[in-house]
Amino acid sequence: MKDTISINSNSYEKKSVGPNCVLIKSLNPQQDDFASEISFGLTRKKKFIPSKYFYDANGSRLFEEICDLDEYYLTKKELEILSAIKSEMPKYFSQHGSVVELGSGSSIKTRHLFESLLENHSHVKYYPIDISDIVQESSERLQDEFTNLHITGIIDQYEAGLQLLKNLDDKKIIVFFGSSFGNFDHIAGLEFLNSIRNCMKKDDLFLLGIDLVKDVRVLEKAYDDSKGVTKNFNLNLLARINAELGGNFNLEKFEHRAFFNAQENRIEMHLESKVRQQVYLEGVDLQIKLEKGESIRTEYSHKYTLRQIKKIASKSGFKINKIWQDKQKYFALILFSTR
Ligand code: AVJ
Repeated sequence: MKDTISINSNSYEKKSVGPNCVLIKSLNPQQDDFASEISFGLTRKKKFIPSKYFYDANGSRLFEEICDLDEYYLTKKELEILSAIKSEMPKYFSQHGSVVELGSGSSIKTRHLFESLLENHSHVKYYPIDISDIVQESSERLQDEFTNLHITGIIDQYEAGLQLLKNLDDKKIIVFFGSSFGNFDHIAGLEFLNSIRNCMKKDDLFLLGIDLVKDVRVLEKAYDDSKGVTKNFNLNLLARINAELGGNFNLEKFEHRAFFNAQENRIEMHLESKVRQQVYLEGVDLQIKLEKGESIRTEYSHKYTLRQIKKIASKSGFKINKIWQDKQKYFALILFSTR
């Protein structure tokens, strides 16, 4: 059953995919322009490729492989925290019957939250927001597992999706796991927090996963693993440009670089040209020159100290209700409320 509906002057396709599961997909999502963003980034003095482009089908598969690596502690630490704080959750979330998740993926982490909330509520409403159609698959799977979960999946950009949910009657918890917040620089990070805050009512909560500053060796190994999966994840960007923009990047002529920039508290990933070379992108008729040793920046992954977290919270008008950390203090879950 499909319906077209209009909310805030945007059109959505609404389809029911089960007794307790509805999907809402934007019919005019704000589309990324791969060709022009890549051309722009590769013609700057300091070349870069936006990190959101890692996640084509191949890149998404490689990212899942990264999450399973011993060296990539982030996923494991975040799960460790969620499972450890389960018994405490009701203390903070007992009145909240709605969960909004940004970038929900497979919703594995959120399961801990559902189990806890369902102890105090006969049913819980779940609104996963993701730009990818994965939302449908994972929603269907969740439905089988949690019969008391009422799912409304939203396939759209985070901000647009959040706008739809701004005025929910229920008290809601917005969650953003995975430390993707680290991809924002400080200005964009603040803007993001402000946009979240703008979609919250007085008693709503925001739960954010953030990776913390730690031993440089631990950080660098997480982004330069011994199996070379992260290297392939990084190089996949060039393969994607070759496939989608008719490029002739020779992947062998690039080195994967990942290092911690201690001034900026961030991991930087780059693709460094091993030789002086020229690359042509037929699809956009663009010739690119690279010097030997010149690099293309592909990702910033910012790491935070608790001090910094407190600072950005107060700058964006949030109050911190609670900070949870894993035993090693590698990762943090921060619970924010509006003041
Ligand atoms: C998905 C942005 C959180 O920054 O750790 C993993 C992406 N890059 N390995 C991160 C990533 C290289 C990841 N985030």
